[in-house]
Amino acid sequence: MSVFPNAAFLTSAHEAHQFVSDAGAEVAFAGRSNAGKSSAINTILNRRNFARTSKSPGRTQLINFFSLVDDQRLVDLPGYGYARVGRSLRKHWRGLLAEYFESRMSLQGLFLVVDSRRGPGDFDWQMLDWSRMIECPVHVLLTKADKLKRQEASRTLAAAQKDLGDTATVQLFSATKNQGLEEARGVLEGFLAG
Ligand SMILES: Nc1nc2c(ncn2[C@@H]2O[C@H](COP(=O)(O)OP(=O)(O)O)[C@@H](O)[C@H]2O)c(=O)[nH]1
Ligand SMILES: [Mg+2]
Repeated sequence: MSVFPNAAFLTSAHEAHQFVSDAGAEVAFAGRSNAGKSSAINTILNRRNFARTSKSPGRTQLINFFSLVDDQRLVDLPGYGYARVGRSLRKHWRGLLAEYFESRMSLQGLFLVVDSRRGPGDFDWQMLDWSRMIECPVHVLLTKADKLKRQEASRTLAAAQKDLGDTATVQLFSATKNQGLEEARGVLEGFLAG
């Protein structure tokens, strides 16, 4: 059973004027491509293929809006990080993301999806920066935790907590093993409740 059985795709935006009406509450998901963002969204919502997963990274170039329930939404932000993406597209994304963060009064929280084996990179620090500027709380999912041995996992979590300080909360997560699922769902519901 899905946590949001009526969740549905609303629209994709390539330009800010295509954003859906800024009412109610929304939670955004961001992450460098291939970090496991689509897998995390699908697992948290318990919906297969809700956000499209891909083995060829860099395809998700738009801001995707989904309705969860009533006027609560999930927003899938584009991620970059692969050389194959051209400079002009990167510049466009940067502008679009900046506009998103500056304009959305309904944004209640950000899930930042980070591959646990890589840790936060430039893209992630940029997201943290923008979130801090608008006082939007951030929760970091350290994904693919199933690929870490138990000791590595706890070291990785401790290192991330130290790096992030009080800029974000952080947890280990695995979409394939459903690890950290209840914690992530609790944070999502907390964000949406305002
Ligand atoms: N082992 C493992 N692989 C994962 C996990 N989450 C995602 N992946 C894999 O990582 C790749 C990228 O995942 P995807 O969700 O499409 O990443 P996105 O580009 O950030 O949306 C895919 O091959 C997934 O199967 C996880 O929790 N564990
Ligand atoms: Mg994806």
